[in-house]
Amino acid sequence: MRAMNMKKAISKTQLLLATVVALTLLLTPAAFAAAPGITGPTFNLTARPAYISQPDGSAVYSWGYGCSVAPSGFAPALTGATCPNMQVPGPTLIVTEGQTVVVNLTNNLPNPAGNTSILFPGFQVTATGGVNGLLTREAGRATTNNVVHYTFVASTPGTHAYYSGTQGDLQVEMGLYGAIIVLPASTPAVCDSGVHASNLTAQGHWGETDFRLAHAAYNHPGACYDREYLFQYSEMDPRIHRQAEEQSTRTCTNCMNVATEPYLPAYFMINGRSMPDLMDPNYAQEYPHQPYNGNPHMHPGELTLLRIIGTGRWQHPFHEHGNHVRVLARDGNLILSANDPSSLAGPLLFTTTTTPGVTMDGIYYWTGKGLNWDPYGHNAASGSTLPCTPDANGYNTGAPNAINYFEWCQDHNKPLQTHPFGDVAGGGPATLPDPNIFANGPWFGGSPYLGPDATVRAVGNTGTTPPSGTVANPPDSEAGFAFMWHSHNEREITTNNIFPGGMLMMMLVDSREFVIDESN
Ligand SMILES: [Cu+2]
Repeated sequence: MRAMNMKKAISKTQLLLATVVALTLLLTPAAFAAAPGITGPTFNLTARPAYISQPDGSAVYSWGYGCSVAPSGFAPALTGATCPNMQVPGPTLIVTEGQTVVVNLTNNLPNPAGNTSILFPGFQVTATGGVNGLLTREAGRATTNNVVHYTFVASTPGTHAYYSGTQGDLQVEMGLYGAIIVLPASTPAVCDSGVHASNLTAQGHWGETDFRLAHAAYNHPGACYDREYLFQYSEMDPRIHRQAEEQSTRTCTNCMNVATEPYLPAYFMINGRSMPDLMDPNYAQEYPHQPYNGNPHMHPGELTLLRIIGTGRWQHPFHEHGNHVRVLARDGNLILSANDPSSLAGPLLFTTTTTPGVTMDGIYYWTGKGLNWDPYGHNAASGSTLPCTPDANGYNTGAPNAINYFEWCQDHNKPLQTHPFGDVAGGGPATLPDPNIFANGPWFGGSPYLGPDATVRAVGNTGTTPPSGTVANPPDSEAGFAFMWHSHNEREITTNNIFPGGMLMMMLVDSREFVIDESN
């Protein structure tokens, strides 16, 4: 009876937060993110088989695009950046609007798989070489026809998808998909002034590097951004992959017969990885064929560009907790008002539900506005109090070098706790509980304050919350606000039916003094 009540009392969400925050604190000593890819404008790709790993320990036979020779470059140039000859998703191709893009594709799939190809939806493609196919020219299996050439002008900026145009139900499922990021040929001057310039000053003050590919997603003043991430959503039915693996050694060409229905996916992936693998760094050696991660970090006030692609066959109702996402564009088409073509008119979305083949660019940010307590609570090193001077929007943006840069000033010094701490007075409504009563003890990431030493400052009536100085919670490492970003289809936050896993990541809001290092 008691046990049952206990179960009811601990909601799934609490469990999620406790478990996942714990994982975050334990596994994420630094922040690894960005939207990494390879630069062209000529890309030499191959399609070939390899095994990708999932957090349940399985190695899933898959097909993917990779580099047949070293690419001309990497952007951003991250530590350990590499382009293996097979990866899922395929290499992110980074080009600039107006460039003529050439993709040479060599077919290195097993003979029974037959032909393969690439579609570049939204672009006017000229295809040569290879053999004729249903949707485009394909790379065959004979040495005389196994290379196909695609040429197109990167006519529209934004995030675009590419994927196999041959037996899509099998080949896209097997992993033959990727992204093209087209950077705008020019960006508005406003993206380098005002609050964007202040954000850059703040980054520089704390020794951070700017890892953006551009300063705006489109040549529009509403498309400026301060940080960016690319997320490709897909799912996998291991039964299909097993059948393809079993037939891959047959001594015949184009003879694979794999049933792609009924479709029963067991893996739900972001950038080819599942939770918690997706929180590991980009190019981590333990995932030689899954180089890209899903590990968003940001500081308060930074406009964060989310580049979103639906791949696979299912829709995924992905929810970015902490704020809504303002959609800028779909499939590289900026959404403008019919009445006023100079104004953006994209929807503000609670869940950015992905649709197979559709891309979205959207802006997300977090500031703490509306919390009704002071989450900054900063104790100035000098011992004097920090000012919060509201700008026209109510934020402390005039002091980019200050620890409380971008604080929502209306809540400045507003007490949360009964007992005082830092600069914030006592007399607030809450008495923080004794950390020892939390089920997971030091694993509960329950500090209501931002900052690496938030755990020291958050003094409850019996100690700190959570206990600082423990192995899980050293006061000088990252202690951001963790927001779960996850699929709202609950089965999709499992890996092979075990929770937690799948399409689940933790977004961390880090106060200014924590340096977000995206270098690997
Ligand atoms: Cu949610």
